[in-house]
Amino acid sequence: MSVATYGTTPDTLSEDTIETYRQQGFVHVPGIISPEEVAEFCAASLALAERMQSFNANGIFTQLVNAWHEDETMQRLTMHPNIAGVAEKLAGIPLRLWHDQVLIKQPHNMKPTEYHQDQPLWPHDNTRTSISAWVALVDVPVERGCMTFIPGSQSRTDLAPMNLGRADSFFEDAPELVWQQRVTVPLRAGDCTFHNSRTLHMANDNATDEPRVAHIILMMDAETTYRPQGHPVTDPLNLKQGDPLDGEMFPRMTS
Ligand SMILES: O=C(O)CCC(=O)C(=O)O
Repeated sequence: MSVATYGTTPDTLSEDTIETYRQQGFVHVPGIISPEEVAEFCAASLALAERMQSFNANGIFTQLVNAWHEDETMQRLTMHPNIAGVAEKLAGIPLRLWHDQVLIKQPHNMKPTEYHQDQPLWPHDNTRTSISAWVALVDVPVERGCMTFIPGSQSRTDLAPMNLGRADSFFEDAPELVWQQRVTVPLRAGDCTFHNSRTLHMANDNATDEPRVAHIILMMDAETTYRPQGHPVTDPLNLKQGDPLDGEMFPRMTS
């Protein structure tokens, strides 16, 4: 029997799911948006890719950072109340938007996104936890580049930034974790995974004929302050160490 899976909301999120997220550092949430929303947001992502400059991501993906600034439809996805409400329940604290990004892996791109933690790459201080929602806007089986996670690795606060383009980074910087079990999570369009910014993760290359279209909403502790470190989102802002990351650029996810 097939079961309709869409419709996870902050109110229907189970305690089990919250517990799984806290233990593993990631969780699969089916149906965070509806099929109608998938169609609208996927079309908007592909249209945006035609007119917005991608970051240079070395061919790993087309990367549209702060898509919500450019497009009103993408803004509705980034600030989607289901996603924001579920994220705050999983994280257990008030959150702000750090940034969003559309990540499109082109057909047959042959480039995995290699293992990394997100947090060491970010210019953040004073943060209890951060969480990202990775929303599938097409079906993403293993072969199209879904995410793989190392459960429990969010407890590692000692790791240096890893290079998303280099598989060796992981083997050199965290050799003991190479032998940990990994969990690969294929997603149907409209599903999402939430992951802690310290959970080690990677995504396969796209070996299929269709683009892999995902929208990622990166959320941080609402109290996060600036730590000087180069990052394309904060570089233009002229911030000083300790400045709060708040205001229009970094809105609260729920009011
Ligand atoms: O989708 C990908 O290829 C990688 C995404 C990622 O690393 C993230 O969302 O933190």
